[in-house]
This record gives sequence, structure tokens and C-alpha cells, in this order.
Amino acid sequence: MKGRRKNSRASSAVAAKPGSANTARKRSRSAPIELFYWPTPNGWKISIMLEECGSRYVVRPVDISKGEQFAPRFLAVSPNNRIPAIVDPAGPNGRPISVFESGAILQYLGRKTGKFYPRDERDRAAVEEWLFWQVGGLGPMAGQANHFRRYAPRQIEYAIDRYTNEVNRLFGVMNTRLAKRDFLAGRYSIADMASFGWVKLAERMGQNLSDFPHLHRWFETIRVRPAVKRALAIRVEAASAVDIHDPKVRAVLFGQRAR
Ligand SMILES: N[C@@H](CCC(=O)N[C@@H](CS)C(=O)NCC(=O)O)C(=O)O
Repeated sequence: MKGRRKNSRASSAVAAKPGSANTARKRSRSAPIELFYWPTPNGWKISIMLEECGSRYVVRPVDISKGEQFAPRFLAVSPNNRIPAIVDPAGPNGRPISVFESGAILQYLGRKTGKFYPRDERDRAAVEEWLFWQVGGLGPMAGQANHFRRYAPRQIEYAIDRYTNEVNRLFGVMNTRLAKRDFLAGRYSIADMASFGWVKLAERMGQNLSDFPHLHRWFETIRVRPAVKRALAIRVEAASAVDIHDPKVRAVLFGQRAR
């Protein structure tokens, strides 16, 4: 973990709500949320949510190609050695809190800000259905499809077909769902933010978005949102330089076992 990037757009949006000078003073004093990040679909989920909420945050890149996810300081925040994670210095009761797992972070930020995560129980249950569908289904299946299609040292037909078909099925589920609603749970929510990055990388998973017209429309609607554009524009130079064929990188990322 090195470097410290401050998202200027977000840090200027200190979000002092009108009507309370006191609130404004408190907010401007509180330290920003730290986002432990690498530019991947799981990382984008949280940068998108933070941008959508106008939250103040700093990006702390965790170079997962170099093994920074195993640094004790990071493991203290994210014991699963995976990004994303956050530290919110102004957590419950004003005390710092760390949160790992993208779904849990989205829910935390949704509860904290009151945005994109409805309070009404019926609406909230719908958001949670699609959020858990993403973290338990689309994410892992798309991750395996990507792995066997692009990273595996040998092309294993059975594995490629298994995960490519599963992503195809899941895209079909979203497409059907979106035929009758604008967003997965009706209104734009953390569930959409969770799935967006995986649809963005559709080609890598062997999918053609034009086969899924409603999903395609949903994707384009989200892609052009100003907050989404800002989140995707966050540059981490070291990430562009990663060579997945470099044996040192592969030794860090693949074949991990209990430590
Ligand atoms: N279930 C986790 C998955 C996170 C995940 O897989 N993160 C990847 C990047 S997309 C990672 O940190 N990989 C590091 C590694 O493989 O060591 C979540 O939703 O937050």
C-alpha cells in the first residue's frame, strides 16, 4: 500500500447541508473516508458509490499485483486480502470503523448517507436481493470466466464453457429483469452499482451486450452518469503497467493458499 491520492472532486464536495452552520463546520473538520482500492470491478463499486453520494474520500491504492494486499496494515482492515475496503474515521458514535467486502461497504455507505439504499422494507429487500445476487453469483462467475478465458496457463474447454455459459445465463436474468424496470430494484441503487463493472467487462467474459438489449440500455444509462464517469476516471498509474503474464505477478495472484 503506498501512495495517497485525494479525489479532488469528492474532496471539494464536502456536503455541508444547508441550514446548519454547525453541521457544516463538523463535516469540514472530519477526516475523509479512506478507500483501499485497485481499479477492478470490485473497486469501482465503491468509488462509484462514494462519488454518487458526494462523500469526501481519499484513494489508497493497494497494488494487488505486488502483494500489497498481504501487508499487515491492510490485513487489519481487510482480513480476506482483497480490495475494496474502507476506513471511515467518523463511523458509528463518531468512532472510526473499517469495513471490507464490497456488498457490506455499499450497505454501510447506503445506511450512513441515506442514499441509494431505501429504508422502506419492501424496497430494501429488493435492493438486497440483487446486491446478494451480484456478490454471490455474477461476481464469482464472471471472475472465474475471466480467469479461465484470459489468465489460465492452458485453455481448459470445460472450465471456459462452464463459466462463460453461467455469465451468459446471469446476463439473461438481468436482461429479463430490466425489460420491465429501469434498474434492477426499480430505482437506481447500490445493487446497480455492484453489477455495473462486470457488465462493463462483458467482452472479456465472452459476452456480446447487443444480445441483451435491456441490459445494454441499463449499462449505457449508468455509464453516462457524471458520478460514474468521475469514478472510472480515477487513475492508478501502476495498474496500467501490470503484466499478467509476468511470473512474479502470477506468483502473487494465483495459487494463493492459507498463510
Ligand atoms: N468478495 C469480495 C471480492 C473482492 C475481490 O475479489 N477483489 C480482488 C480484486 S477484484 C482482489 O483484491 N484480489 C487480490 C488477490 O487476488 O489477492 C468483494 O466483493 O469485496
